[in-house]
Amino acid sequence: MRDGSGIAQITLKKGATDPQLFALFAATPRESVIQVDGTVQASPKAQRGVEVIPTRAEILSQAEVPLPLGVADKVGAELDTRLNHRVIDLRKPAVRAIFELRTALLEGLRQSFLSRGFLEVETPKLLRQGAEGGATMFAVDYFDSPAYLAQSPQLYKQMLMSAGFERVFEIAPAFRAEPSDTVRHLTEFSSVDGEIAYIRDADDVRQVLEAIVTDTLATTRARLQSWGNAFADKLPVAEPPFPRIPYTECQELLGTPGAEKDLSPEDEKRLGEVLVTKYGNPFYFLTDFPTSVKVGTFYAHRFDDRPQFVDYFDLDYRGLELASGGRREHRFEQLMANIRAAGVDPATLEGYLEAFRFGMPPHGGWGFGLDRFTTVLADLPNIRESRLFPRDRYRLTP
Ligand code: AMO
Repeated sequence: MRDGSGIAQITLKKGATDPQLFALFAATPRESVIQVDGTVQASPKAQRGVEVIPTRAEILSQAEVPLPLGVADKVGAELDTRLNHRVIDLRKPAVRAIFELRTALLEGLRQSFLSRGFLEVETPKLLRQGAEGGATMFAVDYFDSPAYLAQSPQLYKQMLMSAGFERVFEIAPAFRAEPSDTVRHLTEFSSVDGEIAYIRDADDVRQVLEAIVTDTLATTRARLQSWGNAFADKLPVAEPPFPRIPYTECQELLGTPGAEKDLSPEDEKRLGEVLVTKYGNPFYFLTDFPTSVKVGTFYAHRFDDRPQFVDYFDLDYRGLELASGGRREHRFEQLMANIRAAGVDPATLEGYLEAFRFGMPPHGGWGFGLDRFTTVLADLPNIRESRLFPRDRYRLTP
């Protein structure tokens, strides 16, 4: 018998157990919901060292036969089958453990943001205009005109810097029309966004981010230990400062010095192998990207003394990008120049731009993928397993 706290053994013995009760259990299909009264007694052979000798039982909800998916079976099912019947899949203690990990991570993240004076905010997910470029925007019918699902809270968290909030965070769904079918992309993911004002450069942002990751892992470990969750002992210990490797050095390590292109997942993986060995830290920052690979990111701050680079970074863990962020362009004229260079019509950014016209402090921030973090911490082969009901190009149900 299983509930949220674990598994208990109910012992029935032919001859010893009341025949009616015995027959009831014998006729009850697996996975039915039952209520049992009985006596608990020590039993060295039982999983928990105790067994229950039932005196009364009632079926609260009878499960249909056959089950679309085994819960107690040792043989694993295909991921698609598991996701098609997710409610039953989630009954497996090992699957539930992933969502205990997620709960502990959310608790740890909130705690470390709050202890650093961040306000938790909730920005709109229905937008007139996207932030991360056209290709991955989901259009929705919004009464008589088109609208889009938010790909990121980017523009709003920046606007809140002009509102004087200074430090904000948001943990919310972000939507991307990702056509590619990979083990690290979803169309709906949880983005952990932070934005802080009065920074000097992106390193001020990196210091806050690495401290939050470090604290979160410590709090999560303690919480999971208190729950007896096996992931507690498998979590990495984060050791700041995380190494910072400039993009140009990355291209040299990849054997393509001088190259200016987005790092592909294969590049990131190869870099991960080299950098983790070289620096002995599974977490590291890739910094100072060429402006040419971030032209669409009009809000990124170009270095004043070398405008061919942006003060931007990725945070990677063993070859997987977990977060990206940096210093923003807070000066109206420079921002307008970036917007024009990105080929974006400033008229579509009216509300955003107003925030820069009436006082905007220097600021920066990041977006961090909670599903990717859960995936690497739980060592899952596919990001879909990190979400309760994942969404991808081909999956909108259950
Ligand atoms: P970016 O687009 O790099 O940056 O996203 C930030 C982080 O979000 C996660 N992520 C995803 N996870 C699962 N499926 C996806 N399709 C997906 N797309 C992104 C990744 C990634 O590192 N506005 C900027 C952030 C900022 O500058 O503050 C942004 O959204 O872990």
